[in-house]
Amino acid sequence: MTTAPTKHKKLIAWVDEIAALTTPDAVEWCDGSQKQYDDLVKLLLDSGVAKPLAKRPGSILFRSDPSDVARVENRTYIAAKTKEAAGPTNNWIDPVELKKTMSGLYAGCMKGRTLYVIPFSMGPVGSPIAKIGIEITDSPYVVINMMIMTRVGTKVLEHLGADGEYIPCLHSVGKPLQPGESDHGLWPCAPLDKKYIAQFPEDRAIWSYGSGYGGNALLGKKCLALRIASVMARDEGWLAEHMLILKITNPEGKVKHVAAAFPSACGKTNLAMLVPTLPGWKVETVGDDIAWMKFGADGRLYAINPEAGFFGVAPGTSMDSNPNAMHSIEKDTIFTNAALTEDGDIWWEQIGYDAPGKLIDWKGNEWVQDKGNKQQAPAAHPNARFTAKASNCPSIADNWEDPAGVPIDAFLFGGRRPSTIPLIHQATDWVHGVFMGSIVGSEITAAALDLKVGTVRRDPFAMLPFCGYHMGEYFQHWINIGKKADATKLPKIFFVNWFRKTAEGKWLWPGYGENSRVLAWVFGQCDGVSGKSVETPIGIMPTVDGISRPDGVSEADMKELLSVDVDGWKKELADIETNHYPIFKDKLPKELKEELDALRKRLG
Ligand code: O2Y
Ligand code: MN
Repeated sequence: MTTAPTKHKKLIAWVDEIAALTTPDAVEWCDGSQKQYDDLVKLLLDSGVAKPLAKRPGSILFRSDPSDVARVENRTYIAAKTKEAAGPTNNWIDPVELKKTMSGLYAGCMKGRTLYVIPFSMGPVGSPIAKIGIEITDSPYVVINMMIMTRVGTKVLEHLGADGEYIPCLHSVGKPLQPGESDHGLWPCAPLDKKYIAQFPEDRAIWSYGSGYGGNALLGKKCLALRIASVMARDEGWLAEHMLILKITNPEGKVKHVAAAFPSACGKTNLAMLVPTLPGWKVETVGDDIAWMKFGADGRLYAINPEAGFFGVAPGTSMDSNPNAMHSIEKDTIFTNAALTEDGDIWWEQIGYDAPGKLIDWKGNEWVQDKGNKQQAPAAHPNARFTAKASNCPSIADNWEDPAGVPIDAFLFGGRRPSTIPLIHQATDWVHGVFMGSIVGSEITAAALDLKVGTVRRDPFAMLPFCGYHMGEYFQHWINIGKKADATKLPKIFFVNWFRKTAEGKWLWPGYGENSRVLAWVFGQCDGVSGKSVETPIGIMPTVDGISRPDGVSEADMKELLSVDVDGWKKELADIETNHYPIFKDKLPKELKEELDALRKRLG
């Protein structure tokens, strides 16, 4: 056992208490050094759980258990005192009961393993917007991922001092080892019905058991930076959002920052690392997933990216779709559930080239590409991931670690909407913008258990799986933020839709780097110099020549992309009124109902 490298009595007592409960063979405090990272990688390679990647320096590949491949929403809980506090869109569980159940599972669960203590900072260490967490885990895979995704180690403990505040995050893979037993090179985890991803918002604490994967186990990300932080943000008057952050520089050298929220599968990582096609424009990455925002002394909203890395979806990432992501993963990267090539590289579906010969697929079996077989199981799991350092990203902005944050000029909301929603429209004021955020969603393309093809799966503010409290109160929090602020200094709010199709099913907009044309209009609107906008019943929109046309987009296409589909919007409002807003019952802010009614009136 190592002695604690801190004088923080409460922290030492907590680590001792957890060690007594979970009975690990050893306790190791993470100092965040390269040596510690390298030692852990060696341990993982030697045990056979990780594979080396000769083609990518400092990079390794993991194959998870087939049952442990993604966030498990039905095993993710908000353990608040009352069900009402968690709200209708979260899995509520009684905290007293859950603590009893989970304490039973934790008893002896680290036998045969090492308990790692990870002091981490979400945000640059010492930033007034950052928060400190301490994750206890028995997974060296989690430790090395946390070392990329957050700022870990001695500097965090120094900043914490003897009595600083931290968020305790307890994690175990839930697979104790008997004397002499090993994992035999396999990914350890517990069966689904023993997995718990639990947030205790009143205690500001996180307990996770049974999964080693992604958001279930890297507790700084979704559990702390969104579920717990959203509760802290509500109580303390700031915003913890599921948003990327961009820095945009126009040809005259003027800078604006934009934060954007999209449900999954809307190209969020691609937008975060966009390469603009518009000559003279520069788009840089501040963050790809989460934004924490507080008001500065000047009355503006400042955002930090609380993370230090990217945990990106691999399949679909290619030099065409996201060259900056591809460059970010050339070295120092952890891959999970990608396929392995014979020469020690990774491969996945839509990586931009055919599989180079025989592969080992994500399940560890030999796999040879059969392009004639549309039913062939994929070589990489669809949720395969890369964990890469933000500092290795060529588009990372020079100010991405500014402890004061970056001033936000605009919020974008969006979803995958083949019809009705135009390429872009702008809110007329803050509450109208909150209304836009509250109706975010994507049309579903494959029948799901609960919804049929063509219906809209709403994911307000892209926060549905990540808000740690009642979503109706969350809408109210956004409205209150606007009420307290100087309206002239608030970010302007926009709704974008890169996914419009013609009646024949052809894409109307090419997306990717061409989205910079839309960002340029947003930039001009924030600057008050666009002069290319019109008021419409749904909000402010560009004139048809307000957005320069990419190759292949005709003037007629542009007119369609920027028109108001009155009948479509009437159906949209009926869907919101019937299927969406009633979910929040009396917690739906009256301001949102008023926005809905006012929009209906404007549509005539
Ligand atoms: O599947 C997981 O565990 C990860 S989910 C994720 C990862 C990175 C960024 N966003 C997400 C998400 O679900 O929004
Ligand atoms: Mn996300």
